[in-house]
Amino acid sequence: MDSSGKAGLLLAVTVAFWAGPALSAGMIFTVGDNAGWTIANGPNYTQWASGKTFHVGDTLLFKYNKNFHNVLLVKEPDFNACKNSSAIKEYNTGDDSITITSTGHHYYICGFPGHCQFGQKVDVLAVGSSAAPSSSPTGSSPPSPNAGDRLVGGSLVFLGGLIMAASCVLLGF
Ligand SMILES: *[C@@H]1O[C@H](CO)[C@@H](O)[C@H](O)[C@H]1NC(C)=O
Ligand SMILES: *[C@@H]1O[C@H](CO)[C@@H](O)[C@H](O)[C@H]1NC(C)=O
Ligand SMILES: [Cu+2]
Repeated sequence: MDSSGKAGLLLAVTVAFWAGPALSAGMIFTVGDNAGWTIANGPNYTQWASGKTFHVGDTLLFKYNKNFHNVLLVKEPDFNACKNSSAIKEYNTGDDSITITSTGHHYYICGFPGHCQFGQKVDVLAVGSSAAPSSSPTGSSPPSPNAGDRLVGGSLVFLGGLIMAASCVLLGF
């Protein structure tokens, strides 16, 4: 490999490393996992959501046959009553990618007759962004619950340095 090839490879490794964590800042959740958004085999979406932590910036992926299902963002009373006539928003592509933009509850139901009653409904409770807070990290505020995330970020940066150093050695720089 000539030196411009090496430089290119090093650049690619570097870009991949630094861009990776940025791109993975938001998690992608496929609602219902492999079962998707359906009533077949009656996935329990309460169970699916429990034990997961949803953050602002994460994405919900609703996958379903659009001939038989849709996705309605509704208010809490409509969620509880399975009422489909006053949705805040309707999605019906069969492959809806919904990014969570606010904290709190996000109530989704299927609007097709009987489906919500059958359990095709999910309450996604989102907490704050998983990214480091935008406020100055050098501020005097006490450690936030996000301190752990930042610690992880720090060790990733350290790991990045190691990987770059190793790449230089391997590529003969
Ligand atoms: C779904 O799961 C939740 C939480 O695990 C449980 O409380 C509920 O009874 C389940 N619903 C059905 C219909 O099995
Ligand atoms: C609501 O349910 C009715 C039938 O009960 C159906 O005709 C209508 O298409 C549904 N609306 C939505 C938005 O899913
Ligand atoms: Cu449905």
